[in-house]
Amino acid sequence: MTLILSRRALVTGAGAAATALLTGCDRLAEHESVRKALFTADNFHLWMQRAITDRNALAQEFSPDQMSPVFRANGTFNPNTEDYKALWRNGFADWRLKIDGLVDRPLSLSLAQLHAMPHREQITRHDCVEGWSAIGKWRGVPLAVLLHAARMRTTARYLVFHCADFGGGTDPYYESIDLVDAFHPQTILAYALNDRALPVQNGAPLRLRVERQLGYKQAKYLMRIEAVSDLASIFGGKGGYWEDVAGYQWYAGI
Ligand SMILES: Nc1nc2c(c(=O)[nH]1)N[C@H]1C(S)=C(S)[C@@H](COP(=O)(O)O)O[C@H]1N2
Ligand SMILES: [Mo]
Repeated sequence: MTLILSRRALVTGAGAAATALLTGCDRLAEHESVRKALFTADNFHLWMQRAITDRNALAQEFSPDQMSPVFRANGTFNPNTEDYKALWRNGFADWRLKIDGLVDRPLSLSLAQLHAMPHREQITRHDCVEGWSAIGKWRGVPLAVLLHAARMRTTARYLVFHCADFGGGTDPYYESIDLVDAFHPQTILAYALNDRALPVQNGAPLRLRVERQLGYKQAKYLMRIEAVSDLASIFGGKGGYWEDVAGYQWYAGI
């Protein structure tokens, strides 16, 4: 959630969060240099925004006893295309994750190669806009590891996730995130759910977990990650399947 406070709201003390933060930095602000740095009109807004909406903060993680007995599925339960069925039939041995676009070293990675890379495990809550949540345990490769391996260029600003399915209509499912989310420590490409290989209904063989975002950003059935400088030329131009077809917000931060 993005919270934008007007200068007036701050001065009149509206917003408990703002008040708490201001109290916390009273002592710091006694130093003339700190006050100058923080409280010039422009910097103050920047600082306030950072303080309230720290996008690098971690999403809550849960303990094993808090896990949902079943992690339900939503959207596509099986891409059901000839290409996907062929990949599924031999246990995804021929599946490859492509990483290309604005990178100096394009990659094509097998599931075995991904399994051999450093991984992270996290028990998090998935929140769908349709009104349900589930807590599940994910294991996968931090996206940051792959972006370094692919030597992403400095001109890249977004990562586009291309999926194997058509989200109900004729358009392929896709999603995108910016670099803050791409390098967030809990952003992983998950190949396991609840200690088992990722089931087909939850996105086999690989899906994105971007834990500070809502359910529709968690792209399943990953085929390709494309680094781009802007999103306007990708499909409908709004950065994601649901953004294009139903006007969902591109930034779905929670
Ligand atoms: N490729 C693809 N990814 C997708 C979807 C989809 O239909 N296709 N649905 C999205 C939505 S709306 C949600 S809530 C989650 C559901 O993930 P789950 O099936 O593992 O519960 O996946 C998201 N990612
Ligand atoms: Mo969703």
